[in-house]
Amino acid sequence: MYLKKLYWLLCILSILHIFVVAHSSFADSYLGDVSHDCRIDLEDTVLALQIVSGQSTEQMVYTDADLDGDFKIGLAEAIHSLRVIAFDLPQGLDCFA
Ligand SMILES: [Ca+2]
Repeated sequence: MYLKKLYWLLCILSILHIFVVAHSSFADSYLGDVSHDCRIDLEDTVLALQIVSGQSTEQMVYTDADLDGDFKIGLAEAIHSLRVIAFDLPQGLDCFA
């Protein structure tokens, strides 16, 4: 009986761990970093503005950089990168490139 409870407890903890790791690495790591180079800079601004204006981009653009929750890269990400650059704000990225 004790082993059965321990087994289920470990299963639940494993599922919670997977959820927390997946959530943190997907949702929080690259917010605002459209190019996924682990920094928010003018390149991210240009990429976001290219998308807004309907132009194709020469490099890959990552939608997990979405800041406003619309699952798109657009003006919110362009403005954010400009604010980070202009006011020398913390990048707030959690990636290891
Ligand atoms: Ca970037």
